Parts: sequence; C-alpha cells; structure tokens
Amino acid sequence: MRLSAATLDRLPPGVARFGYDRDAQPAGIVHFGIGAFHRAHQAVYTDDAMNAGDRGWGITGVSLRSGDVAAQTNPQDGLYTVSARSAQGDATRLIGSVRSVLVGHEHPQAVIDALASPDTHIVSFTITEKGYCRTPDGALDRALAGDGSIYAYLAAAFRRRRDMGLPGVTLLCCDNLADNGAQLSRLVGDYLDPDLARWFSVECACPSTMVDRIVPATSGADRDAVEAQLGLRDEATIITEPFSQWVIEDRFAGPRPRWETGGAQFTHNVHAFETAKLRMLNGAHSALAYLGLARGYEFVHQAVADPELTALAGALMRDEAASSITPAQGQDLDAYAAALLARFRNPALNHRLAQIAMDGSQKIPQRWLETLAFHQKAGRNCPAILTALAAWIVHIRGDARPVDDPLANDLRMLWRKAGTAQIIDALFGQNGLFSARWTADAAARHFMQPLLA
Ligand code: NAI
Ligand code: CS2
Repeated sequence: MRLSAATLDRLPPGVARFGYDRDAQPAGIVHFGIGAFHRAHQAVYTDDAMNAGDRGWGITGVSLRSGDVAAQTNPQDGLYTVSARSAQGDATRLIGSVRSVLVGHEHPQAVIDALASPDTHIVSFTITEKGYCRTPDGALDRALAGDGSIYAYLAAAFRRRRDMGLPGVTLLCCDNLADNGAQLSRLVGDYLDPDLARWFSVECACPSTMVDRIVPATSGADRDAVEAQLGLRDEATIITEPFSQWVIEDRFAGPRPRWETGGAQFTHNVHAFETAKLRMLNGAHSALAYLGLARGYEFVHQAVADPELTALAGALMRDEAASSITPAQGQDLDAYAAALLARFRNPALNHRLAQIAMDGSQKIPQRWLETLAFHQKAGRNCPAILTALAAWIVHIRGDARPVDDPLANDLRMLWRKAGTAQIIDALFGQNGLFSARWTADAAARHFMQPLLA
C-alpha cells in the first residue's frame, strides 16, 4: 500500500508528523531541482515553519530533467518521509510541505504560471552546479542556457509579473557554489534583455546561502527498509544524517517562511560560513571520492576509515582550507574539522563516493582551486589538495570507470591530445581550461606529475 493522504493514518505512531492543514496552504515557493537534498533540507525547514503557524508556504517542485521525482511524489499527494540515520539509530518524519511536482518539458506553461502566481514569493534552486550553465571560468554559457534552462522559465515569468504589475520574487540558490546568490544574480542578469534585467535588479533579490546536510541518493534497499518500518510504500523517501545547517543572507524581496523556527540562521555574513563549508567539507569530500575510489572503496565511511585518507582529509581541512578562511565571530574551524570527520564516519549512511565524484569540473573550482590560488599568492603549496587534484586528473582519463561530468568528452579529448606529459598544462597551464581560476606553478607541477603515472 502506498503512502498518500488517504493512507496517512496507517503510519506507525513513532513517525513524527506535521500539525497544519496542508490543503489550506497556497504554494508560496516554487523549487527548481526537487531532488533528494531539497526534500531533506529546505522542505523540512519549511515544514517546521508551517508547524509553527506560518501559512502559505506550500512548495511546487519543478524537475527540468526527468519525471522520476514527479512519479515518486505526485501519487503520494506530495507526501514523503525523511529518515535521519546514525549509529544511535533512526528518526523518521513525515513531511507535508511539498504539494506537487511539475516536469518542465511536459508542462512548461504550468511552470511559468506557478512562477508568475501572486502567491509565489520565493523561487529556490538545487539544480546541481552544472544547472547554472556556466563556462569553466564562471560566465553564462549561452549555448547551454536554452529553452529548457532555468533562465528561460524565469524570463517568461518575470515578463508576465512585470506586465501584470506584480512584485518581484526572491531567488534562493541552495547549491554548493561560492557566493551562490551573487552568482545567480549575475547569471540571470546576463541572460535577460536590458529592460527586463532592470526590472529584475529593482524588484527581485538573490540572497546567498550556506546549505549543509549530507543526503545520499536513495537506494532500492532504502525504500524497502522504510516500507518494512512504515507498513506503507514511500517511493519518495529520503535517507540522511541528523545534522542540518542553513545560513541565509537576510535580504528578501518580499515575505519568507520563519525558517529560523527549524534552526536556520539569518546573517549578513554568509561568506565565512559558506567558504568554510565548501573548502573544508566539500573539499575533503571530493578528495575522499577520487582517492577512495582509486583504492577500491565505495562509501565515504569506508574511505575515511583508511588512516592515510583520513590524515589527508584532516590536513586538507585544517592546514590548507581553514588557513585560507577568515572565520566569522565564534567560528572554531578546528572543532568544525573534527565535527566534519565525525559526520563522514557515520556508519549508517551509505554515501557513495561515485555520487560525490560526479561533476568534478563544476566542483573543483570552489572546493580546491580557490584554496590553491589563495596560498599560491603567499608562495605556499597545498600537498593534500594537489594529491587529490592529481587523483581527479587520473579519474577524468576514464580508464578505471565512466566519468559522470558535463565536460567528460572535452576532458577525455584533452587527455588524448595532451597525454600524461602535458595534461597538467592543458588543464592548469597559462592557457589551460581552468586557468582563470588557478594556474599550476613549477612546484605544483613537480608535485603532481609523478602521481599521474
Ligand atoms: P539529485 O540528483 O537528487 O537532484 C538533482 C536535481 O537537479 C534534480 O531535480 C535534477 O533534475 C536537477 N538538475 C540536474 N541537472 C540540471 C540542469 N542542468 N538543469 C536543471 N536542473 C538540473 O541531487 P541532490 O542530492 O538533490 O543535490 C542537488 C544539489 O544540492 C547538489 O548538486 C548540491 O549543489 C546541493 N547539495 C546537495 C547535498 C547532498 O548531500 N545531496 C548537500 C548540500 C547541497
Ligand atoms: C557532496 C555534497 O555530492 C557532493 O559533491 O560533497 O553534496 C555534500 O554531501 C553536501 O554538500 C553536504 O552538505
């Protein structure tokens, strides 16, 4: 039997549930990229806000790539469960904030109608780093920003809102990008025609955020285990960790849910939090992914159990990433590193290294290259990051396993043309693919070259 509004009352008593009337909730949020992370993070904070009495914050999800999540959630009236797992056991909660999911290429007008609705105040995004259609140096790639991209939907909706005299909306990027709000604002502004760009800059806001909760892709075994626990089939179920953090720049175009009731922090200094998270957590994650896969590990907790890899991850976080960051008041980066390693060790969370290894071309700039560039200015190198970078370079050759990356073909061609002797130059030389972010000096080349054999 499937979880839905009709079977809700069959849920076992141990499952926490919302206390508000979800049918009385207009959809105040449209979310692009309603994957696992949104359902474990922003949708949970929004559920908390409506449990605390807020109204009007139902979420309309939008998938621009596949109909899978729509097929998982719509037959369940948008309902799903989130299970936080750790060595101390599981905590399962029913989430009611998602109302429905639209598939862009199936119902484009319905997506634009939702974005242009007077009820909509927030448009949020977890579309992966590649969803922003950027070139390796971070500019808008117009060849990628086509009719199926977020930009086309936003432009159509902004035009209608402007012509109807409606106010703008807040665009809330919840992807792992540096200065994510400022990046989104720049990219959207670059896409729009000048007149609409003026409306956008006056009427809309793009606050930056730091988002953190480790959410592995749900497996079939996860769904079966949750069904055994609930006595109902939940195709949209999410497995995650107990930890969750959300730091949001307090700059909105209009109303917002009281996400602070669920523990979100509002501040004007997101930068210190997001830089620490991207360079320490995500930087170590990507290092464990490429080095762990090369050693035959499958999950994060296996890689971090390897003494050499946990030492490298610790050095990357503490000696290299943390020393490139100006901490916010009260931010203890040494304690943060210890907490991150403890989270990575969670034996109850099967977070696949292959999932983290995905899209490396979109991730390494903000996770590694910014740290390398920071230290290079002071004449310092980062052996831990350079070891991981060499593992990524070997990874993208594609000999050991398929490369899941929007630039996979370009990177494979680079390898074929450059070979082992020139690949560092092709990627990180003066005219390399990533040269706008960081260029390898002689010391870095000397360090990495032997590792490419
Ligand atoms: P997912 O695979 O479950 O969902 C990805 C979503 O992005 C899907 O809805 C997909 O349709 C959409 N998407 C992918 N490529 C796109 C494109 N080119 N244009 C538009 N939409 C596109 O992945 P998940 O776990 O939800 O993660 C999504 C993002 O959330 C990550 O890339 C990261 O930026 C952020 N995040 C994820 C965390 C996690 O542990 N899973 C934690 C913190 C942040
Ligand atoms: C991971 C992140 O897949 C990846 O690249 O490093 O999704 C990571 O799980 C989150 O940023 C944790 O908040």
